[in-house]
Amino acid sequence: MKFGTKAVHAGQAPDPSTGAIMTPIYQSSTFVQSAPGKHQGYEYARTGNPTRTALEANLAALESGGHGICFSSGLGAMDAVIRLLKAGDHVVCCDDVYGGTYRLFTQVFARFGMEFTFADMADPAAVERAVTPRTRMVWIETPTNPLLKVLDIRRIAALARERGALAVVDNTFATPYLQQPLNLGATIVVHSLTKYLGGHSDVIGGAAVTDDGDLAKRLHAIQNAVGAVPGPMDCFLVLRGTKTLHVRMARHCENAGRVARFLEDHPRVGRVHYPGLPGHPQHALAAEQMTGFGGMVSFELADDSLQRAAAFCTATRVFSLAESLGGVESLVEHPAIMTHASIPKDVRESYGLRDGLIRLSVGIEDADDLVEDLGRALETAHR
Ligand code: P1T
Repeated sequence: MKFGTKAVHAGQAPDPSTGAIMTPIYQSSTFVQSAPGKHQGYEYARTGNPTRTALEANLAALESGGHGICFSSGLGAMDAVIRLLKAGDHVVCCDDVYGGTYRLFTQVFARFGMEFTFADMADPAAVERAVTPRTRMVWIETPTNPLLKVLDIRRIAALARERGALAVVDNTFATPYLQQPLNLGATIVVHSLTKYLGGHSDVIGGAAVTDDGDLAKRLHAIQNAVGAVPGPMDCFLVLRGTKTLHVRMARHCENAGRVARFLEDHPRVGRVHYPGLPGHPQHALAAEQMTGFGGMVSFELADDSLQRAAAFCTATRVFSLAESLGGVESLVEHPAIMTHASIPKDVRESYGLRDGLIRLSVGIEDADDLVEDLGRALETAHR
């Protein structure tokens, strides 16, 4: 079955009791048993819920993995994946990573005796240097948030496997429509469902997908034991989102390409970070690893001024100033002050995340209106 058909149908047979074509929102905390231990597959909704089952099956199909495990947020999913490890274990993570991921690793799990090393994975040799005999996981986010570096999943995952470590890919920015890490050798894919998979800025959710039955069992056990599960309404909303993922992503990519080229040619703009631009350092890798370049663009102003960057962020009219990404509407944000504020300034600057950086989540509006809005805001910011 091809991607668009899976997006619409996988995991969602008509409801057996009524024929409802949309998977119902099973808003029930418990399920009646005919005798102790005798039930129809569901006991208690933390352990399992039919709406969640449908979403888990849908996501597993989209990522070409056998098992999907859903959580109440992207960070909830990551938390579960890190719980596969134990005190004394070491994780190598890419340096440019979502601020919340950095915070979870350095402020929560480091306190439980796990060690994290951040490396510039655009250079696979840096991963090799960072691996130690205690490394049990290699954490790859690609394209990275917010600098849009593209990391070689096949190469880094192979290296992780050679060293006996799990290769985990945060596929939030690319989505399975553009990139399927499990087919490139990764062991686990994680998602913030809040973004493109939900797609409409109306839900928070997360997921892990794997083809490894033992890991899936352990993740399901963590999901049940820790309890960061999504509610049935949230699962329904994400299921509704994934039905149009392929259609939305095509437009996100088209619009982002147009926006990136517009910014690159603009005299008031400095560096533009977008894997689809031929001048992007990993453009060739992106073209090979992904089937499109995604909807995220980041850039610096020509004078790299924090003050002007902040002025730009409040001058747009179609782009709304807000955290998050991946919804149908375009968003602008300032990573150093907003999404990546939990990373200390010296750490951010050590890998190139400057205070003047602006990040765009390019939506599916008409591209003419988007570039006009950006052009106007660039002039306003320079008054
Ligand atoms: O917000 P939550 O659903 O918990 O997902 C966290 C998360 C995980 N991975 C990536 C790559 C992310 O970008 C995020 C969340 N990011 C934002 C809110 C943001 O604006 O970048």
